[in-house]
Amino acid sequence: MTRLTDDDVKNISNTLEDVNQMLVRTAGMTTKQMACDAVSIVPESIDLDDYYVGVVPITSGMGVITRFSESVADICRALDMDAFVTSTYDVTGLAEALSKDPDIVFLADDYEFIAYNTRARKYSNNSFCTASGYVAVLNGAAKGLIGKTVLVVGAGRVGSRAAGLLLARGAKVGITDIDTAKAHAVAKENPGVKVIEDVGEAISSNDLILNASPAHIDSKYIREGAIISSPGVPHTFDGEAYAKATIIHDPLDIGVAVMAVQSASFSCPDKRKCRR
Ligand code: PYL
Repeated sequence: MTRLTDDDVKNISNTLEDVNQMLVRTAGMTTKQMACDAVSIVPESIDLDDYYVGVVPITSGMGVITRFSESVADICRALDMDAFVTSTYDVTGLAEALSKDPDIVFLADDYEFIAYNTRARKYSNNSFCTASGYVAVLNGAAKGLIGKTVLVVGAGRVGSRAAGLLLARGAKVGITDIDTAKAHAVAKENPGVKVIEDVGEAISSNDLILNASPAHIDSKYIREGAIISSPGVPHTFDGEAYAKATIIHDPLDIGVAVMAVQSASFSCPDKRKCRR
């Protein structure tokens, strides 16, 4: 999994409203509506302001990312949740969080990022929630995916989950990865997914793309009017790409918003599901 840098994270808290507006403009839904759609929750069935959320900075591996925990807390606050960041780290931080009796605790090391619901004793996972958030965004931006072809670029933790979620929404799915064995493994796991070996050819012949790869995509391959839902980090699309296509990206907000809604839904008294 590609790790975010201090630079990726430093402005997240002040751009949450920009992301919200971008989602309304490109996909016709607010951040909260996107998150609910991503995990099939009726927005009116859940009162996010009922939830108390703790975020614990974790120092293992490559250590704390500056403002990562504060950004997670601000993303939850933007969803009307009451959130705090512990002043201590790791196990001490978890104990500090639990002493405040939160409904949800967020913790991330270099491999896993989870939102644990203490009431339901179930957790949300960032890879699944990022995949489902960006699939919901593509579905909104494309005004539905049934019968439409979508190319998934990158067969890693997000791309592989996105392939299955796209199939579930009725799309025809192609997947490409520089490591073709990874693409074939996803196709084996998700019957109906087609492996495409030539990345450039694949991108230049698709209007709907879910880019879950850290690799740079040269704008010369991008079709005029394409829609690219792009969780991939680092995000390296240039001005030419943005002029040709609708590109939807943010480094953390979409994935965390889906984690917050999904984790909250585990202990939501009203289990109404989205129509799908
Ligand atoms: C969740 C992000 C999305 C892409 N890559 C994932 C990542 O960077 N994971 C590492 C998160 C480390 C957080 C650090 C802290 O500040 O608590 N342990």
